[in-house]
Parts: sequence; structure tokens; C-alpha cells
Amino acid sequence: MSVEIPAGLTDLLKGYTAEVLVQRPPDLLEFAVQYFSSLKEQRGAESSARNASRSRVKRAVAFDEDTVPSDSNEEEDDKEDYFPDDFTFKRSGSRVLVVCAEPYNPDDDEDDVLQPKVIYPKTDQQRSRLQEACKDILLFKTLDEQFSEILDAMFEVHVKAQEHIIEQGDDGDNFYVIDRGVYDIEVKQDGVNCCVGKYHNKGCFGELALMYRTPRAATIIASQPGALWALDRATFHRLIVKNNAKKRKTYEAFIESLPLLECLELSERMKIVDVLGVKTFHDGEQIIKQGDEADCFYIVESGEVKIMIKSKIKAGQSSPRETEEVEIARATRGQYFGELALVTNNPRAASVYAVGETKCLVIDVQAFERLLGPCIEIMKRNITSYKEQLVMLFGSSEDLKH
Ligand code: 1OR
Ligand code: 1OR
Repeated sequence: MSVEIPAGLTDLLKGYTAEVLVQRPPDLLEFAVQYFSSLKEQRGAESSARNASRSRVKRAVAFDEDTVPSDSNEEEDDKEDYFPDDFTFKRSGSRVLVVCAEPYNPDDDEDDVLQPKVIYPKTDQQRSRLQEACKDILLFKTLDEQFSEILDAMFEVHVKAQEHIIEQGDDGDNFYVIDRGVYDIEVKQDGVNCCVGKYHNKGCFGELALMYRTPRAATIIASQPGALWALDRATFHRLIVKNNAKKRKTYEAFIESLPLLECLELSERMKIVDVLGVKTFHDGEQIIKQGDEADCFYIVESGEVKIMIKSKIKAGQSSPRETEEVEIARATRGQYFGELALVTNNPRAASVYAVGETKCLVIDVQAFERLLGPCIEIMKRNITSYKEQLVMLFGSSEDLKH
């Protein structure tokens, strides 16, 4: 006997399940009543909004015991003083959940048709820690106003030593930004877990399963007690994955034009676009410092950079050796830098400065290792030519200082 599943049932249950996993309410039944009531209200509102020929109506259902008064009519009237009349409120748990009912756009992913806008209230201290942790996250670098929505939606997670935050092969739930702690990246190779890298007190992980709806590609283990900021899958999808579509349109042609990436398939090049960040540097700003540990790779999108190396100058017999920076190369649109330390696992071999306002595409070390493997041979050939030039310029690498 075949059973026909009514259209919409799967999505309805998926939405509810996702929200339960995110919110972990103590009473599933009570939560279901609230969830489906707000969904129904919202649909009603949408159709009346359509009937009233309003093109883009924002309707919200907010849940928060602390910040939102109860449902009495009097209070309902009060609220109308503060909120537009297409906002309604319901009581629920301890965070604010705003269900944002933008009109359905067929281009939208199914997950985003009814997308809860989540707000976790934070203390000033938490907010400033969160901002500090997120300031160098490349995935957030191409966002505009969505960035503050992301900060609102992130919640703090404390982890114990040896805790597995992500297990390879699992479905994706959250994306994580590191507040503090050291985290091992393990990947199964021939059935054995191998440590392929570490995060030290900064960075982020867990984006791949959410971007591509694939099982988790690695296991992430806290090697000491730590803290993370988590962003739920649905919000990640609504804000980051949607932004990636824009990023692909913006950078596709440029990325396609780079000789370094010719050895990659188109889909691999697009994956680079998905994870890259864009940074703008002002004239004279230092982008890389010689001797630092490396965490990123750069491609110049516009402007120019100069590469400077410290050489030891033999001063008079009585004075100690001093160092002076010498310009050794420049890179302009389409050229890359910052690969040497990543390929050789050494500290940065030179300092790099912006010449005029300069925009660079930035790729972090994990994405570099994951996605640029096939291009490393080309980079190595260039590195060999650096060495030849170096010998011509300085005679010996002994005359350089890290
Ligand atoms: P995810 O959602 O798949 C595991 O969950 C996360 O580990 C993944 O997203 C990345 O954010 C992070 N290969 C795959 N995932 C990695 C890697 C990685 N490094 C970090 N993650 N490689 C290591 C590169 C240093 C390649 C291993 C062959
Ligand atoms: P990095 O990760 O070491 C500094 O950070 C970057 O400057 C380096 O990667 C390279 O991208 C670049 N010639 C051209 N570019 C160089 C050179 C170089 N050294 C570093 N970078 N050299 C030849 C000098 C005539 C010096 C080779 C050591």
C-alpha cells in the first residue's frame, strides 16, 4: 500500500524540528502549540498583507518573557505605541525569537520560507567579547547590515577538555566562532583519526556542512576548556549562504581570470569564493609582518602592495648590527602573496605593505590547505624563482633576518 505524504508536511515538520534543536524547549508540546500558532498567525498576516497589496511587509512574532509584556489587550495596545501594527507578540522561553515573514521568493531556499530571526540577549561584556572574536572572521567580511543580525543570533557555548564539538560524518547543526581555547582538527584517513591542524584561540569552523548540506568533513575536539560562539544552521543559511550567491556573482569573473587557479575545477574555484573574505588596507598599512606566524593567503583585487625584507647591515665595528627594510617586489591586481609561509610552514619571510588604498581577497590557512592543494606546485615553482632572485640580490640568505 502506498501512502501519499501531503504537500508541505515534510517542510512543516522540518521547520518545527529545526527550531526544537536550536531552542531545546523543556516542553515540546507547549513549544509546538506556540510554534504552529505563530506560523498560522503569520500566514494569515501574509495573505492579508497581500490582499492589501503591500509588496514587502515585515511581520514579526517575538517571544521573550523578560522583554515582552503578556498578551492582555491593554498591553497589546501599549505595545502598538512602540512597534508598527504589523508586529505581534507571544510569550515563550528566555530568548527573543522573531519570525520574519518576508514574502515568499521562489529563488529562496526552502529553509528560508519561514525563517525565524533569533536574538540571544547579551551583556555588554559578552557583546564586546563576541565582537572581538568575530572581527577577523573572513566569512563575515562581505556582510553589510546582516553582520549585526548575526551577532544577535550567536549564543555562547562553554566546552570541556576533550569534548567533541563536531563529529565527522554527522549532520551540520551550528557554525562556531572561537572565543578561546585550542581545538584539534581530526580527519579519518584509512579508518584512523589523524590530527591535520589546530585552531589556537581564534578562527571559526563548521561552515562546510551548512553551506553544502554535506556531512561534517572533520572532527573538532577541544584540547582544553574553552568557549565558542555558535550560530544556528537556519540563520547561517539565511544570512551567509544567501550572501555567498552575491559573492559568487561579484567575484566569479575575477577568480576565473587568475592563472594560479587554472588548475582547479570551476566548482572548486567557486568554493574558494564562498569562503574568502575581502579586506581593504589604506596606504602604508602593514598587511603582513616578517617573522609572524602565518594564518592567511592574499590575492590583490585592486591597488598594489610592496614586499619588504629586513636585511642585516654590517655597521661599524663598535655598533651592533642594525636592520633595514629593503623593497624586493610588488604585487598588483591578480597577483598573490603570503603563500610562502603556508607552503613551507615557516614564519613570514617578508613584510607586506599597501601602496595606496588596496583591496585584497583573503583566504584562511584551513581553506588554503583544503582547496588550493592542486595549485601548490605552481606556487613552489615561483618560490624557487624567489630564491634565485634572492641569491642575485643578497649573495646569501644569511644576510636576511627573520
Ligand atoms: P564542517 O561543517 O564540515 C567540520 O565540520 C569542520 O572542520 C569543517 O566544516 C571546517 O570548518 C573544519 N577539511 C575539512 N574541514 C576542515 C578542515 C579540513 N580543516 C578544518 N575544517 N582540512 C584541514 C585543513 C587544515 C583538510 C583535511 C584533508
Ligand atoms: P610569506 O607567507 O612568507 C610574505 O609572507 C610574502 O612576501 C611571502 O609569503 C611571499 O608571498 C612574498 N620575492 C617575492 N616575494 C616574496 C619574497 C621574494 N619573499 C617573500 N615574498 N624573495 C625574493 C627576493 C628577491 C625573497 C625570498 C625569501
